[in-house]
Amino acid sequence: MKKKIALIFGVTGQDGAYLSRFLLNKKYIVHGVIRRSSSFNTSRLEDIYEDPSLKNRKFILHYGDLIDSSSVSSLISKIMPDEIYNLAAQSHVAVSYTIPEYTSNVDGLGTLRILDAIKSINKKKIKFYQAGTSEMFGGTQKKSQNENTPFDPQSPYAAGKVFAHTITRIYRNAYGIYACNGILFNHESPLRGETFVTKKIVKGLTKIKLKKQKKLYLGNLYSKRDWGHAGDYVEAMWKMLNQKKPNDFVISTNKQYTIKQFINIVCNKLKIKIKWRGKGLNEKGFDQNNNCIIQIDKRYLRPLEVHNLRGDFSKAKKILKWRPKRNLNQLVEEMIDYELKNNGQ
Ligand code: NAP
Ligand code: G4F
Repeated sequence: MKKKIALIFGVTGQDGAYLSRFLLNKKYIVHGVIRRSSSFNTSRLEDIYEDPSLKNRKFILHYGDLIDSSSVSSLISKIMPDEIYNLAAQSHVAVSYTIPEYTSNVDGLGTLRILDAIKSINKKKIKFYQAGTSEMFGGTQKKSQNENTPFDPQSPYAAGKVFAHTITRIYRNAYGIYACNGILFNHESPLRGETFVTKKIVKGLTKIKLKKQKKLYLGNLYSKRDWGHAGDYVEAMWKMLNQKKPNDFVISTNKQYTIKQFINIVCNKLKIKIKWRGKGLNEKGFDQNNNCIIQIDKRYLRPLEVHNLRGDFSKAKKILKWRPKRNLNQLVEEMIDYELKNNGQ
């Protein structure tokens, strides 16, 4: 049987690394788009990287950029994939306030560039996955959110993603493209970017445990997040593209924790006896020797915060037969083990 071909925008990111491995295991030929960088940016792909001189490669990387429409359309027409996964984004919410125009261009218009290329060369019925986000629910008052919860974006990042979600739905309805929006809640792993809060906390506290760092500076400790494992979530992306009909799905765990609860879980596993004192900006975490190990730094507070995210994944459970396989404890243990093996480097 002819092997399926996938094209991943954002292959060098956390999800790109997990999805590539997942699809290679399913015997796909995987093409990935990387950006030109002054230093190597393929560290998450080291064990699946194949030298360009090899014949019959299963994993092939190409230069391209979502803000360069000619690179997007020429890659799609050259590769003619069965499935396109758009995971590429300026994905940091706080950074999106600093570079709002760039973020909107990549995260919003970038999606349109792919859809438009599919529309004009869609002889082969290319299927499309859009990496949507729970951040789109932003300021919602609903205790838990599903596919019918109205969006209320609170950042340039979320606004760009709402545009991408909407244009994906419009291209599906107007042109019959098999296009799906995943609305994924936070998902983490040892490969998570170092400036996202879970990785920052696990890495920082491991270094503190190993006496390689004294203190960790954080922002808001009271926002609530629904954290799953990236490895479980990429399977849901693939399932969405392998149904009879395209559809949009929330992918989540339906459990939520505050940042402070996450810190307490990590401390417990690292056998750090954390004690909290003070309030507001003066709240601090101390270890058993009374050393201050966590302190608030105003620089990490956002102009607008998303306070409450918890996803109801009933639709994915019913239609995709998907559910998360790993819980938060397993996720944290895996992340800590990885940091300990790398000796907090
Ligand atoms: P990530 O680690 O930040 O990876 C983002 C990827 O996009 C990287 O490969 C990055 O390349 C690439 N990229 C950035 N700008 C680009 C551009 N202009 N052209 C082409 N590629 C570009 O993000 P992630 O955590 O894997 O998330 C994957 C996607 O899911 C993102 O769209 C994110 O917004 C969305 N999402 C993530 C979560 C989550 O909790 N992880 C939840 C919901 C939705 P470089 O390596 O060169 O920077
Ligand atoms: O880890 P975060 O930066 O993730 P955030 O903002 O929820 O966004 C992530 O998940 C989204 C899905 O909902 C994705 F779409 C998005 O691409 C990204 O992957 O922050 C989580 C929470 C926030 O409330 C933030 O204010 O942690 C709080 N926080 C507290 N101190 C901090 C810090 N966040 C970061 N990054 N750094 C801190 O020092």
